[in-house]
Amino acid sequence: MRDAQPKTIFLKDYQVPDFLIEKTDLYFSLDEDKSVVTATLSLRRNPAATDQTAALVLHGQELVLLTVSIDGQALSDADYHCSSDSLTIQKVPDSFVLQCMTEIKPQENTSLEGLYKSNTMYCTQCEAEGFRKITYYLDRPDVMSVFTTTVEADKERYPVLLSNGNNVASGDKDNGRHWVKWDDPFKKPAYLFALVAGDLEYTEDHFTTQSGDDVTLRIFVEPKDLDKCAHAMSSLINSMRWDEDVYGREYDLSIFNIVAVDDFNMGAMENKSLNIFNTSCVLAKPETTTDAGFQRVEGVVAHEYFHNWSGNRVTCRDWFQLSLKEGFTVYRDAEFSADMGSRTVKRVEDVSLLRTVQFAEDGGPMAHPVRPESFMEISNFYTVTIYEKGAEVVRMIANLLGPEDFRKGTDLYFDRHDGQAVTCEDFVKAMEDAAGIDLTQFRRWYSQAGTPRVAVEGVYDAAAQSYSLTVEQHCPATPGQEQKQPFHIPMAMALLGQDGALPLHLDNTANAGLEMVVDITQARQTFVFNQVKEKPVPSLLRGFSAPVKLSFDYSRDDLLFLMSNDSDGFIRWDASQQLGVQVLNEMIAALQKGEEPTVDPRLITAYRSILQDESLDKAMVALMLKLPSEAYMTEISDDVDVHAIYNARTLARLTIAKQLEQELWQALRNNHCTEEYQPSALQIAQRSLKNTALAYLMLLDTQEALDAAVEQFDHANNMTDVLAAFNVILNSGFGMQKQRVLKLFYERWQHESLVVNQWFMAQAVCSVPGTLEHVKGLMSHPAFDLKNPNKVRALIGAFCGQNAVNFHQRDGAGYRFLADQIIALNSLNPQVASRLLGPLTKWKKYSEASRLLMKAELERIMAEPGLSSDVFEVVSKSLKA
Ligand code: B3K
Ligand code: ZN
Repeated sequence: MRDAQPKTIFLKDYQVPDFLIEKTDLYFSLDEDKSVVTATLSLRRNPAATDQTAALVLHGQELVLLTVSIDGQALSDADYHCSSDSLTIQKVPDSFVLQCMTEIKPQENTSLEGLYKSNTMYCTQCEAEGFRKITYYLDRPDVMSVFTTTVEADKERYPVLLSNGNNVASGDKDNGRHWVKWDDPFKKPAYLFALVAGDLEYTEDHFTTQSGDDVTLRIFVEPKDLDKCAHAMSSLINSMRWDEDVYGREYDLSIFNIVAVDDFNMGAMENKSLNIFNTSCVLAKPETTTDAGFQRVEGVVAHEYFHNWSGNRVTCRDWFQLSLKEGFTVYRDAEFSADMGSRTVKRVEDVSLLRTVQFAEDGGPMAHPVRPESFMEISNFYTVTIYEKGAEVVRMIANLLGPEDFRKGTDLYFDRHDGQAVTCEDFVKAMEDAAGIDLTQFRRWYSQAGTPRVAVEGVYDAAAQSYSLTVEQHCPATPGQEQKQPFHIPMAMALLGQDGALPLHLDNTANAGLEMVVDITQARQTFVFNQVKEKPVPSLLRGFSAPVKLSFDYSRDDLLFLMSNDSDGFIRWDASQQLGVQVLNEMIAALQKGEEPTVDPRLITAYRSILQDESLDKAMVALMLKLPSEAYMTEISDDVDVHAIYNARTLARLTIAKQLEQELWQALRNNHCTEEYQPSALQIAQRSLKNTALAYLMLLDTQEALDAAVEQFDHANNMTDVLAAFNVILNSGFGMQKQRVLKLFYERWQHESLVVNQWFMAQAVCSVPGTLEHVKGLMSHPAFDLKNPNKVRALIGAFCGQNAVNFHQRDGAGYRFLADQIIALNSLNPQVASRLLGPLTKWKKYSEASRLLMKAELERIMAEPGLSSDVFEVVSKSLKA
């Protein structure tokens, strides 16, 4: 909770720390009523600091200071000053040992930041600024220290005591307590500190590094979850091998631990050698976990592992540089997942997320550059812009350099900055130095917020056999950035003729092959291709080579042509989306005029040929058969009419189902998999296509479709199929079956918390009317817990973020409900409260009636006393922008 209006912190005010901490020795005595932390810090003045007489100011929050001494001499009250967020000691020597003993109450910590309890175990989350809730410290990433940590607790309740690095000593005390000492030889900032104490069991495996060193790998879980660790373990081993093969990066300690906890604010955390994971990102088995769940585990395990180099060995100088580690690591994990599964599908999924959620962020009140210039609460900046757009920026660099130079660049970056806390600028500089290129203009991707619009026009001159592409870019204003300079936008492209791609002769140059990257660097530019023998259909932004909104006036026939002829899977999918957008927009306009909407028959024909195209990857078929999502339609529209989007889309889906019923039945029957479950690309593709077909068929309300869904619900051997059937039955008009599956599903899975989350979520996203009241009712269900972020996300987050038609019900009750929950969560868990605000912050996009109701709820939150800095920042910026 804040004392006063939160302060804004600016990147331009960055100063090196006045003190450095060479060594950090921690002793934790964990007890049920209180825990005592003794921190012994070897400090010295930073020779690089401007003020060599500065007072020592340590961060600290919600701590009770018991004793403080310098070089063994206890300080008197007059020697220091404690405020709600700091400990100041005016006079200190140039080099000294500071010892602080503080008391904390982890069992009362519901913010899940610092040291807290999840069920019966103690665990920590220190990034970004949670360490200051454990002890007084220089809690900033450019203060790196070696840590030794001793954890002492009751032996029976907490047989497992873990921290970073190597276990170097342990022993029993005579009062039923025991202790373990850990030593982490690598210097690290406090945000990478971790501690776990609990009654846990583990699965173990081993990895031998390229240098021949043995690494013990352990995953610690509650005993009942031991059977759900195999996938995370194999994902970890694959990640370790991949990072050696692709980046030449080896693991650097002989132990790597993962611990799964139920109560966690996000997915996982890369603490040095002791990763702490949300159970949802580590546990997986076919009966309880969907394909998407398996893929998430693989991706998150890899992400956290890759941080060992991109984040831990080379860390961030300050939190404005967060994307240095996050953008780069997301790029690394995306490439890893692409290598493990289907590259095109992974790309399509990532671009979909970017285009809906990140583009929406760029267009909203919280828009910020990949390297923000200011913030009030850093927790609010773990965003899709920092992560996903940051990854796109690294991807563009990788593509600009090409694989060999990019590898030289990453080698140089890791070698040059190993053990340092650095900036995004250091990353770009390493790339420039390694590849000998100039990225001056490219750097604007780090400093300018907003999604650039790129409008392209093509003119074919048959007589001259030339084709010219005129490109105009501009980027809309974002809060605090009215004017933008042109970006350097690498646009991968090809020109397609009737019989395939045409050779590219840009400006009369030699044949550059069938695909090339043109560098868009000016506000307006024309690229002329010569020797173009026929009027081509341009294939633009292949592979989504830059995070921009590109427009080209394609006819529907052009889009159909791209859908079936482009060699780039991303473009084929994108063309299907653009066609879907055109068709839906036409229907929305008809609905708004009170006319009868119709579905362009060309869409149906296209879908039919996709369904019949044996050469296409089945996962791609499933993706291409999905109309643009409601979220995407919302993102690309102004004055959004949620109900018109929903109605148009529902009607289009029903028409597709009616007209392609035979083909859909075939897809359903042909993709029934009888083999043992594997989360392999092939099987995932089959299930995805089959379940897409099932969802369409259920719209027809036939007994035959219901039978197929019920059969699948009752007999499938994996959660993907069970849940797909469960979802379609819930969204159907078959009331009796609905009640039956709701009851059966809960009874069967009530002891699997993660499956219960799926049960909550399926109900929360159900599009039938009355869902809001149903969701309110579920909040009193015994399995619901407002203190558990997974439950909050599954029920409240999913309802407000993924059930547009019900969240935006016309009387504003959905908005009121969300505001009530945010007010309740504000004091319990500010980070979760602030994240939940997302749907309300976009109020300006909606048609007037909704807009005013949404704004009124933001104002109601704003008027609450005791708003956390997290919630205050988002609400105040949303109302201001
Ligand atoms: N680095 C953590 C995120 C920490 C979020 C703190 N509010 C997980 C990750 O990106 O790997
Ligand atoms: Zn990360």
